[in-house]
Amino acid sequence: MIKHMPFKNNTVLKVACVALYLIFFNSSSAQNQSIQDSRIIQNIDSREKMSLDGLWQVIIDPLENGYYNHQYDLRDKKAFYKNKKPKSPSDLIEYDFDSDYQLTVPGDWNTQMEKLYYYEGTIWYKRAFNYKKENSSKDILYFEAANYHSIVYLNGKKLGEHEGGFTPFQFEVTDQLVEGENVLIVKVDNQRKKEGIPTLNMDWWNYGGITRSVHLIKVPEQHIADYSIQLNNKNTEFIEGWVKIEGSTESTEVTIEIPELKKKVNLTTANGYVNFKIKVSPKLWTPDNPKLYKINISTAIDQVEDEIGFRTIETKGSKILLNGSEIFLKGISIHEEAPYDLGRVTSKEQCLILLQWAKELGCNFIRLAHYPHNETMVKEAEKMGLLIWAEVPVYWSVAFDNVSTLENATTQLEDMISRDKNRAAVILWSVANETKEDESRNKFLKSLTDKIREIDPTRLITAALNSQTIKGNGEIIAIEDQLGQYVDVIGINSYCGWYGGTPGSCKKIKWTNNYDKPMIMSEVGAGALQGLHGTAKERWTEEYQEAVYKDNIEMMEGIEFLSGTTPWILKDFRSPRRHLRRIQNDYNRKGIISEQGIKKLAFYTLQAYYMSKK
Ligand code: GCB
Repeated sequence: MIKHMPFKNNTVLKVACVALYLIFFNSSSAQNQSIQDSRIIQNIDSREKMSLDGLWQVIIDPLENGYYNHQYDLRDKKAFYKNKKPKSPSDLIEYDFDSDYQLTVPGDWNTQMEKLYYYEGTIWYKRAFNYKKENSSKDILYFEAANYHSIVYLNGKKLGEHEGGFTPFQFEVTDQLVEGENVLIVKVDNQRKKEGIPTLNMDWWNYGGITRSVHLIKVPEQHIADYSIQLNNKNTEFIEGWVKIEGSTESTEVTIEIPELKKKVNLTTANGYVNFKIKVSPKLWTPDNPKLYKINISTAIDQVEDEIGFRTIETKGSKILLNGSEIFLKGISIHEEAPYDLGRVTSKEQCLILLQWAKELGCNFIRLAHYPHNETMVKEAEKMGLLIWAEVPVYWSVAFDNVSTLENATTQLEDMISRDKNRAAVILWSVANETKEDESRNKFLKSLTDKIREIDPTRLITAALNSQTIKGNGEIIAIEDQLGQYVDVIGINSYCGWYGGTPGSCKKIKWTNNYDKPMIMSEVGAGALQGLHGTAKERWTEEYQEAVYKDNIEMMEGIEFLSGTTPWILKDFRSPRRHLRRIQNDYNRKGIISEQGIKKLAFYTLQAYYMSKK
């Protein structure tokens, strides 16, 4: 059984690899990224795979009947993952996947069946598929994401469990697969938990199910499992990183080739790893010219192709520097919800619509709130020249005192970083959104920032804070949160004109910052029902929202340490907290585009601001 436990750093391995690195390159300049013992295979787009997407058989199981015999408080021998069929007419088996409902994967269940709209609980998924064994290959069952807790069974045997709704997980199933028909059963439970990440309360729909694609990936026994390839953040003459080979402890010859730069290096692994450093002078990735280079990584029996951009990112005082030059991040926050449709994003086309809207708005930056978005979203944004703020769902009042909650948050953070570490577009890892400042929260979040500095010291760390101190009669707002010490960039959520103040009052506010660090206004906005018109004083009208934007833009222009903005939010999104039936109708209406894709007045206000801004 494979268990998805937070990995432990293999210190011995690390020491050996560092020693090897020094021998190879005779250099003391530290490697940018530290070696990762990742749980997931890198870059599945480049792999031979069979899709397990499509219609799955499902059983809705609010009482967890298919799991426990509640009468005796035992795991039931008749549990659904056994997929039992009656052997004779007198046999009693009170479930049958094959005559039950069906749901499409990828997809949330809430928007596929009316009766599941508010459902939070367990659904059992079943998918049968045919398989032909090939010698000397390994098979990896890969889930791009399922919300929230999944238990996976193949041919009646448990493969393992996974917690967290937005990160990929995998199981090696070479020995569990049989020739011919195989039966995959997944128990997915989206019940919110106090100790979970996120916790009980949040302002988005708790879409349940196998929300992203499932694949059966075939790799050679000895394969390229993971790699990191990035420009040295301090010295742009070098591309550096590491390659991890799995399935062998023997030394393996690895070649890295960047054809366009006419570079080819041959390396040899030790204990499955090799570090490298290549002297180059690539064109740098920028929002205006999001240049990506084809990279081939190969061994005698395996090959992976990627497209990678090279850039540097750093801060200097209150400025953010991309490739050494100051950049103002013209952004927008985005939830992973389908445009012109209901529920979660399930296709590349949907990603492209959202990203195209951001481009039309004049953005060079997006905040992928409040959890890791799907990998396609990240890759397509990178191709379009959109810088990315990526975030884990450490949201509001998570159980900061709880050890397993921290482990869970750390695992989600590691898996997000592991998946997206080769994306030049990702410049900010965010550890939290709107968390109440106290000792346990500070300790928890510091631990996450420490983890990032250990595994990816090249990117900037941020968190969206709403703990600013209001002074005087509200005319001064001071950034004093202790977390400011640990992040590189301070995100501030401020809703002047909506949750406090009136449109018109915001431009008078003076902001102060205890830290000589850049600030991003990570949320600002107001709700409006598209098509509802009135005066700038009437809530819910497009004019009110527009006035809030105008006033906040004036306020932001007066903040000298402001380095970017990601107003809340691109599109209206589902939230069960939004009860005003005639206005909200279960939508958070702070979108500057409606759920039908119609732009509100505020879209044009923000667009004009971004167009005017260098
Ligand atoms: C916030 C949260 C965001 C909410 C938003 C709102 O501060 O970060 O998740 O959706 O406010 O609309 O209230």
